[in-house]
Amino acid sequence: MIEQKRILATAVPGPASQALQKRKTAAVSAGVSTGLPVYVVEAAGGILRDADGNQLIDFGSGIAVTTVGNGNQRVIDAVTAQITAFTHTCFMVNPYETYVEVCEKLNELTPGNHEKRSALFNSGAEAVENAVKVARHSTGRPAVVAFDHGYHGRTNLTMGLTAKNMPYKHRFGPFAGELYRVPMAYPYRWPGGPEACAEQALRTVTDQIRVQVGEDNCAAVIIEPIQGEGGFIVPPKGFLPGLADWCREHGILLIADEIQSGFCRTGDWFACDDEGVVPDLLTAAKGIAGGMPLAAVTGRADLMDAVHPGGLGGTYGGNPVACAAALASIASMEEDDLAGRARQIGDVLTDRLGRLAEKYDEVGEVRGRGAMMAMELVADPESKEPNAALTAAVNKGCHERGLVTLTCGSYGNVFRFLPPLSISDELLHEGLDVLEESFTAALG
Ligand code: PLZ
Repeated sequence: MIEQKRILATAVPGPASQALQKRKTAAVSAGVSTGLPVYVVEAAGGILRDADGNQLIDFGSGIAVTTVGNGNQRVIDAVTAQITAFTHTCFMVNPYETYVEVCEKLNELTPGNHEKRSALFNSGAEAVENAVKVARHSTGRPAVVAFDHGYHGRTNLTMGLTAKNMPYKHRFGPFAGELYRVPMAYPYRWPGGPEACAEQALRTVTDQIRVQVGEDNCAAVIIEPIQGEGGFIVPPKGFLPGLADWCREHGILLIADEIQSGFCRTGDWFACDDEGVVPDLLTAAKGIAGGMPLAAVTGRADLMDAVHPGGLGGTYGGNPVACAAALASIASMEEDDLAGRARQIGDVLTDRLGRLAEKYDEVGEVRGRGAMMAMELVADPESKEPNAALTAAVNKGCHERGLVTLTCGSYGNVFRFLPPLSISDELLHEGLDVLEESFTAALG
């Protein structure tokens, strides 16, 4: 394992990365951009090593994917053994045990003790597409409702569900039909104030669905229990259980998109667990397989089994190498109590970011859960005007100092923290020191 130490050997990005970025510009579509163009050669624990010998602290986990850490020995061993045995058969042609085992694990670990079934896919967007297919097929209803600030992917259907135009949707339409959007319970910016948010948002959402869609036309409501790309928005207590109850009353399926929030990220197996919410269908991906591409839909057996044989599938879905990585990642989460580790990381982040908020008026709110935390930056606490310029400046400062940070939010003014759960306390604190230094420097 590479030394768990931040090293600045050159400027970031250094000459080798700059040369590679030149080749990238000449070879790769400009539509695929890179947030921090340092070219990685090795990674483990909480460190990424680049082509110039710089070692950066990782606060992003490749967007919440390497939850068990790069260089996780269980994952390395399982993947190596599987590659040696066989790499692909296509589960729809010749099945293998590990696919079934991943589904058994998902059925056991996802919220609720009811009878469940799962199906495996390659990407988060593909899982969302399939959850919608199952919801429409099993209810016989067309409409799907998503939320302001929601993010569900970049395919045609999931672009339609995703809220933000730039960069995800701009000039890529027309989008799929029968998709609707309702306001999100966003306590920090709720017009009636955070205390009234849960009740008022629930009333607004259910009103709009009744008036604009009609409950009987609505197959599903899809929500991220903690929104990811849209700004790490945590709905107020009571909102999700209230929404789940209302959906059940009207035969509308609740789809929890746990692609970013799932698999120990928030300190539970899934973010829904926090309030005991049991969705009808759940999508998972990212943290499930230690960096290998794997995604899943898990749901009520009666819904998942309503689909005719052959109705769900795909060439690579549940690839054996990805399944081996998933079983090893889940074993790590169970045996190393990574949910507990996420809660510890959450305590450190809450404390340190809270102190930053006391010091700087520009930190409007610190929010999140476990190792999925964020701070929203504003011009001042009264206007709450989104401060995207400061967010970009601090982000740049962190990158130059050897800390991989990510931003998000509909207004580009949210700093998010998604460290791998394998990061040491020492690196976590050092990263937060770098953040503070960059913050002070950006405010000049
Ligand atoms: N649902 C909740 O967070 C992926 C997107 C990065 P895919 N989020 C990162 C980018 O800019 O493309 C995501 C998510 C939630 C669905 C998805 C989509 O997952 O694996 O990227 O398709």
